[in-house]
Amino acid sequence: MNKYLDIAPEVKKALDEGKPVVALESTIISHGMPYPRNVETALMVEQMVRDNGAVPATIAIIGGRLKAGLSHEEIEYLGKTGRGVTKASRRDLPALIARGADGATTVTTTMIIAHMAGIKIFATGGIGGVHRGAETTMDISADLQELAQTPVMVVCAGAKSILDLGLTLEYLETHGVPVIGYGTEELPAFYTRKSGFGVDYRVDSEAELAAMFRAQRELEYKGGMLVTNPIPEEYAMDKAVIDAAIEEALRQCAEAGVKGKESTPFLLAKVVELTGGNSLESNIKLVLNNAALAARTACELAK
Ligand code: PSU
Ligand code: MN
Repeated sequence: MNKYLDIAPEVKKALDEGKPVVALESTIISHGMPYPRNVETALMVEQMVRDNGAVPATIAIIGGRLKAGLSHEEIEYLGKTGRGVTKASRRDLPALIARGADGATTVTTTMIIAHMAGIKIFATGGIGGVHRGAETTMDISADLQELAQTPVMVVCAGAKSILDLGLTLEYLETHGVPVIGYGTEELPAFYTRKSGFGVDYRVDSEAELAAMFRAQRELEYKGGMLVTNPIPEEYAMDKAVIDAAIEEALRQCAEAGVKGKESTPFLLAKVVELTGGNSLESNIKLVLNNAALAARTACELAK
């Protein structure tokens, strides 16, 4: 086991016994939602994983230790400290470890730590991707590169159209990352079920998701797989409302000159502000939906 890694006893026991485990990220807690809804959501998501037969392992860096499985106190701390916790991507782990610091893990670092721990599947809300205007800024989330090199199945609700979804799919294609639609032929756009872009494969059962992941492992590919799960119809947002909020958030981001790792958290917070909290409710529902699908798929994988 990696010397910097701590696996919580319950998670360790499940992994040793070949039982299903689902990893969960912590940037969504510290940087993706306001306190205290972030903490409430993180705990509900863990419960949803349990209700669907798997053990949750929320991942973060605490005091320079890579943690797979957090206590409720640790989740409360990450949520309350919010943006005061470093948003930790791949490049940040060496410094955080060396300094004994804390970090909230993005999709990238959650995949890295999940894989170190032996966890195969991870549920979140949305992934990072190719930003609009990336042809000049080169702002492409490290999440895409991680999907290309770390063998973890990531279950999400697609990506927000704060990103260029077409370029995001092109990037994933180049790097050989399969993009699967659960019960859909179309890439979901997080708050809405459709984006106008097709996925590579539509899959309608957890058993088939597990079979594809197993085949990918047996091919000895180094990368992972992206499963996109549309938000349940009843919680989806009106496309015109969310599109207007995203355009306005992008405008304010450019006007404020926000760049680099700050841009995604800035855009996420602005969208919530501009939609009067409606988008936060949708966000919570879709994360719960993804946690349930990931847990059911983890059960299939454990068979
Ligand atoms: N997109 C969301 N919600 C999130 C994130 C992205 O809809 O919480 C977070 C995830 O942790 C993701 C990270 O891995 O932002 C991507 O940040 P960046 O674009 O800076 O790579
Ligand atoms: Mn970026």
